[in-house]
Amino acid sequence: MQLSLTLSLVLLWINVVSAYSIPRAPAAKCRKKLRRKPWHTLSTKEKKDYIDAELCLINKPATLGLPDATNRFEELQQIHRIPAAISHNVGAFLPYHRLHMHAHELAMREECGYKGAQPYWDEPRDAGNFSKSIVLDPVTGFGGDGSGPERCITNGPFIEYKNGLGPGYSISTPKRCIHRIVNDTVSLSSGQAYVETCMKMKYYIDFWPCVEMAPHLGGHGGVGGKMLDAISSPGDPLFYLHHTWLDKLWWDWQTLDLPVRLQDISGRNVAPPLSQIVLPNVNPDGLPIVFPPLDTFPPFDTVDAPPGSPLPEGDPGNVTTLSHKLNMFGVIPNATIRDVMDIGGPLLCYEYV
Ligand SMILES: *[C@@H]1O[C@H](CO)[C@@H](O)[C@H](O)[C@H]1NC(C)=O
Ligand SMILES: *[C@@H]1O[C@H](CO)[C@@H](O)[C@H](O)[C@H]1NC(C)=O
Ligand SMILES: *[C@@H]1O[C@H](CO)[C@@H](O)[C@H](O)[C@H]1NC(C)=O
Ligand SMILES: *[C@@H]1O[C@H](CO)[C@@H](O)[C@H](O)[C@H]1NC(C)=O
Ligand SMILES: [Cu+2]
Repeated sequence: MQLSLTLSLVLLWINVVSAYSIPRAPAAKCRKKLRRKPWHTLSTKEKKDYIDAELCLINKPATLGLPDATNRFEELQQIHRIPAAISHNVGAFLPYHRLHMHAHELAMREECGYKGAQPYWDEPRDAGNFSKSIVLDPVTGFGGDGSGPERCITNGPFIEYKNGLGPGYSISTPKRCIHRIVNDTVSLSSGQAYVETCMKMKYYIDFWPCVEMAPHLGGHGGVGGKMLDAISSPGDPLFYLHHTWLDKLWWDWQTLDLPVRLQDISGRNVAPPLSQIVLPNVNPDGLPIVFPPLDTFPPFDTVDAPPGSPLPEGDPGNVTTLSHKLNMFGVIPNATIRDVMDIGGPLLCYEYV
């Protein structure tokens, strides 16, 4: 009697504990990693599935009440525009974009039935030759270069789409076509030599600005137009292939020294106004960087953060730390930089293949 009462109390206690502990400690483990692949290795069917999911986001209504975002794709663009001043030219540059790529991948999968992972553009493969890239294919890719005075794209799956967010922080009325000014010379900065320079950096404090310079500029400036808009570039779907490539570069660099580089984060939290930043025209190894013609950048008066823009949160001081908050404005839950340091961690759970 005594024994069976004790036993049933113990069993009851186990039940109570497990009833509480299961939901409170969700299976926070990454079991099956999504496999992110380069665009040029996808089958025609895989490419079509990805592009169809992008069109699905474009055709889905906005739900978050973010200003001027008229569909789901533009909500993802807005969560890049609103905090742009605290996620570029600062230590949070790579972590912020890592989470942003994840938000896009998740929206495609959960809201548009996409079964694949976020692909990336293997840019060194096309450096100096962007205009011939299969990424710009009119049938299987994102359509090609722009033409005419507005530099509108003239083919591909996004030819009908008009976007009102930009240039910079401004709003265009009427909305504009996706515009491109492909420049093969500028795309030379996406080359392997520039990548290797960055890979040699020992600390994040040197690695991040190296990547944000040549490899980052090569993709944005080599495509040009909407893609060259530091604030509003997620209005061209190519943005996600480009920044997933940069994310892979960060992860490749991290994997050169694990687990140390799962902790290495630093950099300033507040950047000078974008219009005042003077970019170096050589990279750290002395390789020259070709900038796009000045008049192809968005007007300077549109790129400085408007009053009331968010300020960095979560760090004790002026330096980016693991506690730095990444605000996703309701598209996905907020996270910290600590949460995104490991792409194979419970939050992200993907790998590059
Ligand atoms: C540019 O790309 C095209 C198409 O892939 C290829 O035929 C050509 O050889 C490339 N040119 C250079 C200079 O790499
Ligand atoms: C490409 O960019 C370079 C460097 O800014 C510029 O000199 C050249 O005119 C551009 N080419 C085209 C076709 O716009
Ligand atoms: C952060 O930087 C600003 C501007 O450079 C400076 O005024 C402030 O004292 C710094 N704060 C800390 C905590 O270092
Ligand atoms: C995300 O962070 C922002 C800024 O700190 C905050 O205002 C917002 O309430 C947070 N959202 C969620 C869902 O926690
Ligand atoms: Cu960005």
